[in-house]
Amino acid sequence: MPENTNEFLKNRLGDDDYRKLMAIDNSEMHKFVAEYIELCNPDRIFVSSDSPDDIKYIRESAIKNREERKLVIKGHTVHFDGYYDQARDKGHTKFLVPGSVDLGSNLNTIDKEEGEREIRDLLKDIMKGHELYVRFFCLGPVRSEFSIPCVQLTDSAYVTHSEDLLYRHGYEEFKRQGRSARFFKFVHSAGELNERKVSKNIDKRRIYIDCEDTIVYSVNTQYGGNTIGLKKLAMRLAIYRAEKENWLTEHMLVVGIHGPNNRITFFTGAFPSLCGKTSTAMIPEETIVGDDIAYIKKRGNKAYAVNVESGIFGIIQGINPKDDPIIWKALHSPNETIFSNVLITEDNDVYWIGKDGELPKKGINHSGEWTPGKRDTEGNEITPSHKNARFTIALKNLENVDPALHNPEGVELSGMIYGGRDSDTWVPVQEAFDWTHGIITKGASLESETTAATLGKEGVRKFNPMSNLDFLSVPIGKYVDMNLKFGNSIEKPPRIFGVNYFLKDKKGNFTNEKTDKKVWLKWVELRVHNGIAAVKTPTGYIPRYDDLKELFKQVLNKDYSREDYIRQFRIRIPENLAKIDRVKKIYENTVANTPPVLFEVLEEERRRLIEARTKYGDYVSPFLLLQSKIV
Ligand code: SPV
Ligand code: MN
Repeated sequence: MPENTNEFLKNRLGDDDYRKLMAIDNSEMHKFVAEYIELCNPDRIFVSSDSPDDIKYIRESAIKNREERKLVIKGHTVHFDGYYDQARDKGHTKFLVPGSVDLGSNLNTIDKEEGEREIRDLLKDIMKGHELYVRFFCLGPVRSEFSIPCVQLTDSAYVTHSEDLLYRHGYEEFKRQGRSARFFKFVHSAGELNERKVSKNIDKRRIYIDCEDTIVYSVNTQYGGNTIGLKKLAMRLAIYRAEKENWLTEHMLVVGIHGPNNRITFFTGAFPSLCGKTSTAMIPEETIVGDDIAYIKKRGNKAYAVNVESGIFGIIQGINPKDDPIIWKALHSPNETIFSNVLITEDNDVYWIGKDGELPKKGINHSGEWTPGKRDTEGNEITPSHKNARFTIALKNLENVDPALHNPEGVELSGMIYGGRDSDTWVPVQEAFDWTHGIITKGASLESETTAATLGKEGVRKFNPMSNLDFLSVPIGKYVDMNLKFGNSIEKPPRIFGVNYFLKDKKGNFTNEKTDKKVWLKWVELRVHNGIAAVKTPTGYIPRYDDLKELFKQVLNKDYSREDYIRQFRIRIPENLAKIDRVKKIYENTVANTPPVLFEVLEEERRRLIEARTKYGDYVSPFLLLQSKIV
């Protein structure tokens, strides 16, 4: 650590950069910047004040240093990550904790001293020959109780260019907060690059997170999920902070559902990867606030949510004009878009799996020059685009962006929706009885079946509480508890819903069409305003047939038959009981300090299911329940 921070910075920075850095009155931030300049030892340093010229400089640097190249549409660029650097590296993402701290078997940890030593060794002189970009961003809207200022150090112009599209600029916010800023810190280096300008030393890829000191280190990687400090790395720091302060950081979309009389009602939604999260955020004729991460705080007797981000780092596979007209249009218009790990065609256009049109005969992708049938060194066929290929755009480029995106107050949160890939247990939509029942039986019990798109066997149920398992920085038991406490401290907590877009019939066919989710969301919207009755089942409230019939007609102009309703909404008692057993076992065997109420609520649900089975048999038509219990 340099002895005299200011003198050190003055010597290492140009006059202009020094002035920009010092305009923020925060000596802790200055010390942080100085410490990592000394350690990483970049050739050049650029401090951005978010002026249009500074932003332009970043954009152009990414082209000049060949981390990105221009595409045929104006403003569009492509970036490639290394062949083995295409996704989050869970194995090498670890929390730095003192030896005595136990975060449970689900969280990957390393002794703080040992981890710091290792990461400092890796960072030593790593930026020699590189330029360091010093950037300021703000998580959540600026000038808001949600704002968390951040400082990002990176030698990748691609990483910080991505952040320009995904986050709110934070230089002014940092200046405003000055000494009082409780900021997050990110140090990233792509490390040595090969001739394709991708990280070379993947074997030394490390992502180490220190929640106490609010700092994250990321080295020898470029993939956004490992490097964009403000995304999943900051999310872990924020969960840690939220737990101490009784608010929530969730892996959730935020969407505005438009109800009668121009009413807009806001919901958050948690879905594991490839389970309809983006499509729920982008549901036609509704408005999007966010597609990935939300902060939720209590104000007065209600909950409010913000999108932590202001852009989308979305999976591009399968995006097509029919299902995703708005994204499709944005991806074909002149604007600032970064494509990553797609296929570049001979005419400098982009191709991805599931795009309309013919498969190009050749091109360039994450493996270099590509032709159909190309295999990697392990003999695996290389797909034209990687299945985790992505697009990065600012939300302002989408026609359906909600005007409340930057509202410093956030949006009033009326409901939270949990959904996973579930072929045989949950009904398509149901409302929990109350906050505790919802958090436990919908959120904390969330499971999702593996798909062909993930490694390993298909159809295996993976436990993923609140779809947040990969990003937890507090033990699961504590995380469930913080969720319970949050809602129970609010007079009018959001209502909780479970949805299932993937229910199948006995023949293995989906019971619903993709577009049906719009009907479920309209029902949910009416429910929170007490505008519609429901049928009480052992697992929650479900829609009445007559209401769905009307909604299907109104929303999709479709006839909805009694048979469809029974097929979709019958209560599957054996499957629901099996789920309770699975979930209970996980909490009993792998989670320390599970709140006891979790077991009680699951037991109550079991009792209700068994009672219904005694009366009606294994599979219960909702019409049978309908007779007696309308609420
Ligand atoms: C996810 O995988 O949930 C993402 C992408 O949103 S990443 O940034 O890789 O986490
Ligand atoms: Mn995500």
